Amino acid sequence: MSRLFEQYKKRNTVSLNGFWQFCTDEESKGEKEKWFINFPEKGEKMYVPSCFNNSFGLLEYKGIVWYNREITISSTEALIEFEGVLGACKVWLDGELLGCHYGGYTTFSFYLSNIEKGKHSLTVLADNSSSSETIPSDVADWFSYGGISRNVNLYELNSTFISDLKINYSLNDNMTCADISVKANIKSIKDFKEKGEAKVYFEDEAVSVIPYERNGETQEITFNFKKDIELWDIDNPKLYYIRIEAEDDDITERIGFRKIEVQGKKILLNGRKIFLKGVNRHEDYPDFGHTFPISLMQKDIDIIKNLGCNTIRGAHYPNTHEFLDLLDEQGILFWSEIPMWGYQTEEELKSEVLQSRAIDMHIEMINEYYNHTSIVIWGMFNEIDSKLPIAYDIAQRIFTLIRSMDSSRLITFATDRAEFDICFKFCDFIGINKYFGWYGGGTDAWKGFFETLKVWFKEQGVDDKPVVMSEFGGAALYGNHTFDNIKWSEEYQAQLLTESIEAFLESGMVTGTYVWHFADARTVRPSTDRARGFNNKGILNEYRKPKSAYFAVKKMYENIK
Ligand code: ADA
Repeated sequence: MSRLFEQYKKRNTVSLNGFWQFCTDEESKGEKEKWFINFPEKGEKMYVPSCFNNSFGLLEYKGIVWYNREITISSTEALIEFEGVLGACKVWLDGELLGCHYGGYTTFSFYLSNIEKGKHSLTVLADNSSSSETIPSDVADWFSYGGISRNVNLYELNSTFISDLKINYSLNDNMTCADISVKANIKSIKDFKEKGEAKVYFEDEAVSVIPYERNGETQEITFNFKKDIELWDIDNPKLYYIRIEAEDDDITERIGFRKIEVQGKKILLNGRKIFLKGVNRHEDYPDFGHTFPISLMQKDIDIIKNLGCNTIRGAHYPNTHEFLDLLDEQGILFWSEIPMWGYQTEEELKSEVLQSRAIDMHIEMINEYYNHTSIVIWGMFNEIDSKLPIAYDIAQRIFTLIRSMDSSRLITFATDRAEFDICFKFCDFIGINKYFGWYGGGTDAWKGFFETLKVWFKEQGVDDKPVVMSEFGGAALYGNHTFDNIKWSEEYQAQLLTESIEAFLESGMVTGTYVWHFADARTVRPSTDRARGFNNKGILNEYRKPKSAYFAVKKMYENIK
């Protein structure tokens, strides 16, 4: 994994980023013609990682593309890791299928055993086409980028392979001491017939030596220890390094100690009530699509901090590890969700293909991102028809799954039908998307809306849960100033957001707000409401130039304690 700290001190890691051979497959004939054996000699190259859409002529290409490159492996055991290939993908090594993966925003890998040292041919098919059964679907309101959009890594292994390092902890009452549990899988590659020893380090101090069998199998090792700690918090994001080393392999992870919980209608961080001041952010920039440089990620964070935010909702998919590393380091809370967006009919929702894809994505997201301290919220889905019984079943299924995998974070979903929603039993706080001032009424409608909600929440037996406005806002075209307060002007957007946040504070019900959204983002939605092919509800434009609304929200956020 590409991280902002040294994750491996011993393991030999090779980046497979760079130029790969590339070709589109408009007629989907590549598999039949065995392009994984004979890659078409078209001479086209594509940089990995990138979204291919940013290359000339490919902006709106949807469908299958192929990548191929020669790699050199200098060990007999190895792991090839893809941090993100958009859509569905298949991977071949020397013409042999290694496997398939579904879902563009999570990491997957292939373990190679007894491989010949030397040169090999690696081929990838990536398919960004969409339908009502894909996640995201064909109606999602962000651009359907494609390609190998995140890093590709090769790990050369020798006698041992350590994986799945997971850190859990509980804190004592005054949160000064942590009971830490470290879990990992260790596979001994060569059978040495003797026991091996794994060492666990906390910072630089060796805290334990754990024996494991060198029998060629994968074994789980666990180790518990206590440490006096400094808490990770917004103003003091203290992080600690935990490392496991066994023979010639090792992994380092980073962890901060914090407690996020719900108490009645309050959300507490480290025992203190917190108001979530946030923005929704697409990982999107016109020149790079989803794949943008770390310096730009940091620029976004600086802008968001300057706005007075303490949280970001990663709408609508898991973000890159580099971005989360920056948030871990800078004390910003993150809401991470899968791209399950807007499935509106019973027919769509009852699809077992869709449901099992959603389940798999959650499992992958939680396992992969588990050690990121900044993630405090898992989002189950966004704006599915949560007044349908089938949605209730799905919410129950996903909620139960997440809770069984992680009891240390809050779980929620974002609903655009809070007045009718029947799924609130399956969340720690209620997340509401509503757009008064833009869709369905003016900002004067907020008051009545909250009154209606009070009655409905009571009826549903959820009137004791915190409420967060997970989306609200309206569009403005950057630079469009008017004397009249009309839609699409910067003035109108600024006023809409100010009046909305005022109404949330007045309601006495709301304990967090995520503006929709941080910056204008490219979209594919065929709608007159998406001028320029962008969702223009950003409080900055797509090049991060502030609109008036940025300063209006800043003013409001500065006054919320
Ligand atoms: C929804 C959705 C967002 C965006 C927004 C809008 O709430 O969750 O992704 O599409 O509407 O701009 O209309």
